[in-house]
Amino acid sequence: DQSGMAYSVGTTLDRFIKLKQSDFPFASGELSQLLRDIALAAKIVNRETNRAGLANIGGAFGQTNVQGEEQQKLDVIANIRFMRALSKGGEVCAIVSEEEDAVIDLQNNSGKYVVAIDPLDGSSNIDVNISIGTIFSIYRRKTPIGSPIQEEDVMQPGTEQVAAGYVLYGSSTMLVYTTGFGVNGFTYEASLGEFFLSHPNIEAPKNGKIYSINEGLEKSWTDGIKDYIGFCKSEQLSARYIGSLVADFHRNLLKGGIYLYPGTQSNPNGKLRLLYEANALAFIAEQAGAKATDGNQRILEIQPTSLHQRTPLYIGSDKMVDEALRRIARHK
Ligand code: AHM
Ligand code: MG
Repeated sequence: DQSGMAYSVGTTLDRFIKLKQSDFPFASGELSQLLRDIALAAKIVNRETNRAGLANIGGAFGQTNVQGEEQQKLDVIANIRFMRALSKGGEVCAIVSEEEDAVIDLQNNSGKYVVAIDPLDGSSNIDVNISIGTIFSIYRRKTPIGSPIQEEDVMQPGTEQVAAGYVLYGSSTMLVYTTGFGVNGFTYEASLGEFFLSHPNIEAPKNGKIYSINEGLEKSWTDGIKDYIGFCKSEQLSARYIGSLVADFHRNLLKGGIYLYPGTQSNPNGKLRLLYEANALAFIAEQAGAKATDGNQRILEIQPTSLHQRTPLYIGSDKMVDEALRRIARHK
């Protein structure tokens, strides 16, 4: 990495993206622009998130809009903000969003990129002032630029991602992303309106002491999952579960840990979505030296067959995911 000397902790995201453009010798700068567009939308959503507690008392401080309309839900607002940023920028031809049933064809045939996004994940935590997140994956379209988008542009396996990231709206707001050359994390300084490089070249611990799973669903686990979680308990690991995927993943990425969302009786593929939840985090995990699997194969190698398909997800520290896989295989 020739740009290695040119940035350090404290470098702004904009400058970092510019410096990193040299990672793509043939790129025209559109991916960089797209990342900046996403960062801008994240700042807006961050602002809305911080105000969320005031939304319902809007009238009390003069924020009710002139039409007297009811405040929109934060996840709807986030979807609108990201859709706007992605469609105005000109780099994107199609969007898959958790909030939209169908693919959004932007009718921008000169756009090179397809984005899959969960604009605001952790819906059960939005109203209770707990960390929530945005998750995004970026793909290069498969069909020639200038032609209408096709299914193959959208249904790409995670291995084809050119960039992926998440925004964590937590005690600090952070943006963490990869373009396939390691993982870098940026912390938002609201008073300056900038993301600053705070976590350069994140490397996940190979092992950890945290396991994260919704234990209320134990009854529906397979014997393999019961075996592995029993093992975690026998090792006296710490149980940590926020219920916001980005927050649980981020903590485990930095501290070492495993997150599991297995299939359940009613949902054999679990709850999480392949295209805009699992793939992005799997790409980041692998880039940070961690692992992501559905119990049978790498998440990134799953060939998607539908937009909103679910997948079991076991993601985190290398050795922990290996141990989980060993115990899952033992009971197959
Ligand atoms: P959502 O897209 O409706 O917000 O659901 C996704 C969330 C994840 O952030 C989280 O990891 C998971 O659902 C928690 O599910 P559960 O409440 O079943 O444990
Ligand atoms: Mg979600």
